[in-house]
Amino acid sequence: MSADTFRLQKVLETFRSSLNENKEVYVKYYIAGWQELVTFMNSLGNVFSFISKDVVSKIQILENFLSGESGSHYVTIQSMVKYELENDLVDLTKRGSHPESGCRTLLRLHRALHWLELFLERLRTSTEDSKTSVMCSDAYNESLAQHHPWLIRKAVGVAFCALPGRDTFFEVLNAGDHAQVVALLGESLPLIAEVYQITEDLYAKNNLLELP
Ligand code: 1PW
Repeated sequence: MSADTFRLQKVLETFRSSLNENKEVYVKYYIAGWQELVTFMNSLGNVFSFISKDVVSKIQILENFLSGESGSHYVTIQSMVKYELENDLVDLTKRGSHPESGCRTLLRLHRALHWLELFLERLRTSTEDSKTSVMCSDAYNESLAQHHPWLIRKAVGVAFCALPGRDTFFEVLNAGDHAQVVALLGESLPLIAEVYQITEDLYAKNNLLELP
């Protein structure tokens, strides 16, 4: 199996590696998890390419911070928030001199992670006649949609309509038969939820949930 074949197992592993014993989240593994999800989106077909492009550019911004001269401050989400806030590197109310801070960039991925969590939970508990497009858009409307302008919501809606059916989805997740996929989702989701919650609490505590 080639390295760029998507496997749900890899997502589980990267999100597991992203938490240390102090419940800090490693940026490196957080974006590696997203990189896996991009591979997943790409295997769903071209309709998802405008979505994955945005995610790819955000992964790139964070990678540049991580490999840049202040990289040591970007090791965990916690250290990134502290560093950027202490050094006034975040546009807090409107976009200005720091339009692509680590904090605002990660916040976009963070919001999208909530969508993913809600969607995978629906997929996990779905039945044979459940529609992936409906599960996807219900999850979207409950989460990310409120942060997107009308035009993006429309485009995302179109992409959802072109999603493959549930059987193909289970296949693309590449984790065995349906029962095995469901079991692995059951194992992965609490991890994703934990990473999400830790980030959410950190951002809430620092008043960063509405960064422009
Ligand atoms: C099949 C399951 C796939 C789940 C992947 C979830 C990815 C969601 C990304 C949606 C991106 C839509 C197009 C881009 C919109 C950007 O404007 C928006 N980005 C995100 C990630 O929400 C906001 O970023 P911006 O414009 O403030 O830099």
